[in-house]
Amino acid sequence: MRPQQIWPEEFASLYRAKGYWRGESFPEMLRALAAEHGDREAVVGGDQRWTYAELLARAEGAAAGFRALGWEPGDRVVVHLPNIPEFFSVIFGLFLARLIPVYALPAHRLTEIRHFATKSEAVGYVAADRWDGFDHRGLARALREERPEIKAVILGEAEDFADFRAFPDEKLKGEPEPSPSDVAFLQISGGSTGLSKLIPRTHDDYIYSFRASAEICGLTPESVYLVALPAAHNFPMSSPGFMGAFSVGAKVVLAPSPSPEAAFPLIARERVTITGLVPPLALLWAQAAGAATEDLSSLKVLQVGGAKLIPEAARRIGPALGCKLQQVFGMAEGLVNYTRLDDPEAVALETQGRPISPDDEILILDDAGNPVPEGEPGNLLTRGPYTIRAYHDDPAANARSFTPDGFYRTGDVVKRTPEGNLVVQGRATDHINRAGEKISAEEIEDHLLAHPEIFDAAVVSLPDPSLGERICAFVIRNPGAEALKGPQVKAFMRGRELAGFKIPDQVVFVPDFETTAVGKISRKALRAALRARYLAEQEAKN
Ligand code: OOB
Repeated sequence: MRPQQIWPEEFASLYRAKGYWRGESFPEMLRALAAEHGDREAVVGGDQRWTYAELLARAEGAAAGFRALGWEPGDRVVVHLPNIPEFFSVIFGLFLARLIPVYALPAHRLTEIRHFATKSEAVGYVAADRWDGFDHRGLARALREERPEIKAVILGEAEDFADFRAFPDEKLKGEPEPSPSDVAFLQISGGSTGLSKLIPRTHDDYIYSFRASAEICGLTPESVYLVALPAAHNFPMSSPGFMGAFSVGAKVVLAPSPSPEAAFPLIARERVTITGLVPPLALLWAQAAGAATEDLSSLKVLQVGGAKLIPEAARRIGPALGCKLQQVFGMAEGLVNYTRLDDPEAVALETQGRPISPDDEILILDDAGNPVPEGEPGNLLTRGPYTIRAYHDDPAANARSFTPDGFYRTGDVVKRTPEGNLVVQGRATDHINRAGEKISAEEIEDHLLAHPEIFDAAVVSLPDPSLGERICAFVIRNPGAEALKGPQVKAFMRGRELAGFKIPDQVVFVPDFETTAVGKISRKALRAALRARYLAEQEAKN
């Protein structure tokens, strides 16, 4: 099924009339950037430095190479790349060839890649040979075994796969531009229920979101944006991210890892002015800055988002790093909120900001669907010029996640301050936000239940001083399986070829789930009860 994203005509024409949707596509944007900023530095990563002209030339070469593999316009290609410059030549190459990237995170493994490839009906997989101790060629081989129609392209030692770096120096001729209302790529949802859903974003809607973000974040051609989080994630991609930085002709620097050891020397050398982090990393940076020998004085803005930043932690960040803190509360489905750079300090410390667009509609509703009194917490629903109206090919998820009039149910519980800033209070859905990575309890439970000695399992989030939340699995063993211990459960989970961040941090064995009191209860209520009981027991011990 070809990905599409359709807004009702009355909304589409409103968004065009207001100038949000400019009728621009990614290929047009890249060509315009190369024409205007050709000699300026666009990308710095590893030992490579590309100007905007080189970025375009490399993307053109990639586009021709991809099409030479037989990939046709509209085909989907899973992109599984770390923070290396070729991430950009690959994705812009795909855009130029009118192919549709499906963005996987570097931590994803066969289980997730298989799901993205199946769900998107991908024809291709693009990966580095090795990264972070993992060999993607092994994954590509396993994928090929299951889905022979998927061709892999490897960066580095390609072995028996197509070799990206050996693509001939050619250009597509007479290639039409994609329509700006076409889907440009598929982003991955955090996945609150079961497996990740695919998020179809159009050229028009996405380009609006990062151009407007670039303005809110004060980006200019003199800005230097550091991609510290994985480039495939929506936050470093578009809030304002590297796309926002490119859109104004700024320089984008890639950090191979978000650790202070990797990032600080890059900040000093490249005079980085802005970057984005999840809360645990921001706190790590603030801590490391005290002893750092590098000159971090170029850094003007540190954005923090992806998970809740508590005010006490927020207070430490600016003074420690000598920069302004900006909170970012966003989601790959669309809506992004920012505290503004000229907001009073209390707003930046205590709120998660307000939407990008005057036409982002925000509803805060009680469980019955009625608006809560102003200032009270409620479920956040949203609709707007860059928030999707549907997931790709998933009627059940769409029925759950969208109202009949097109509002996206974010699953977040928020309240609104009198000035219109949102404060995230928690969430209504049952996922774990582990240092910004969203993990579905249900998905992890399904893997645990595949263990022959596990009778039942319930997965919950527990508060964690460094991760924000950690994954705890309550496990009931089969009779006679008392020898099964936590390390074996974790080892079993590692063997499931899953992203490492999904392995439970803690396994607690329980004899039963004690659900008799209420009779048959929902999984959600069960998880909540187990979590509450465990936390109360811990409290009593201390
Ligand atoms: C970002 O996107 P996703 O799709 O990985 O996760 C979205 C969810 C939100 O629904 C919310 O539950 C949580 O992540 N979240 C936050 C937050 N930012 C995201 N919760 C509390 N405070 C925040 N500041 O995580 C994302 C996408 C674009 C920009 C920034 C983050």
